[in-house]
Amino acid sequence: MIDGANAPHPAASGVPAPARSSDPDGRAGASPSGSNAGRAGADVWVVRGRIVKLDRPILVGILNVTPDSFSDGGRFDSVGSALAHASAMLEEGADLLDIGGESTRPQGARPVSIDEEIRRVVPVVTAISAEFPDIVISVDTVKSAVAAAALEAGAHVVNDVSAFRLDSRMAETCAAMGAGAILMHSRGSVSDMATFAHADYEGSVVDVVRRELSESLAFARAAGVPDEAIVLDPGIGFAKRGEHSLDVLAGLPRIAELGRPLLVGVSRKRFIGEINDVATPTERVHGTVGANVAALARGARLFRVHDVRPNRESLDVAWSILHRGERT
Ligand code: HH2
Repeated sequence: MIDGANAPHPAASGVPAPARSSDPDGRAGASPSGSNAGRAGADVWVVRGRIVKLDRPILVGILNVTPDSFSDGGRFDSVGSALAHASAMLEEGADLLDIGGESTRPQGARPVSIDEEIRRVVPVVTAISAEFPDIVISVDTVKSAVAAAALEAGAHVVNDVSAFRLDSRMAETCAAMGAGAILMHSRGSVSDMATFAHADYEGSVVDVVRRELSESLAFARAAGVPDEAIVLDPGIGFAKRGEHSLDVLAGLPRIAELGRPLLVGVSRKRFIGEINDVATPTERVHGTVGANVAALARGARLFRVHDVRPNRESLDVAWSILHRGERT
């Protein structure tokens, strides 16, 4: 038992208390020091003994093996179609793959049982790790039993959109298995975390998100998850209206002060549709690229995306300019 592993997360009530590449060979690619683009904290991420170098934008390709995800539900729900999509995303330049078996869609996300989520996720993790043994695999889940099963099947990272709030054994599981952990800011349960039910912030949303993420970070550390395994994510669109998501993206340098690398998940999200007046999520690619480039300039280093190629090309060009700027 790890000290503190079963202590309740400070935000376990749902609404936090107000006070409160792998890279065997360089596929996954930190930061030159000094500028906005270099303020993202540490330069490597250690996940189950593998080193993900953060010396360029890292793209995390989204593989939703769900029937109901908000923009790609039902498209990759067989092992064959998931493997084909994984292969296409790697071909387009994804560094990691994030496999999710439970949607948090804003309109009526339905919680999935542990057995059903394992049934969706584990065969895909097994197939991808057999086919692409050098690739870092992340599992997008809030359930420790699902995380453990996926890690046993070959995953390296747990992407927990509740930042260890919803299952007190998650931190212990990650610590025991040496997994990388993405701690994403959210409030509420799986069914309402992507709604506005908990989108009330006193004062600056950036300060509140920073404080709540720092509590998650402290909780993870107390459970034995080492700093080098942790990446933080401000949770774009989760308990956040459009203006909150924009504030948080603009305020990334404040969140980077927590000292861990930052991941953002803006891909195809509502705030982009609101700005560009694009109702169909799959048509929000250009807006997604704009948001990711801005986030890169503000210190994000990892980008969770559906559309890999446009993000790969634009972020690599933006990085080359920002990086060059640091030397002049
Ligand atoms: N967003 C979604 C799911 N998981 N994980 C992290 N770390 N950051 C995010 O912003 C994030 C996430 C929601 O997007 P998507 O997976 O496309 O949809 P759905 O939840 O409907 O499957």
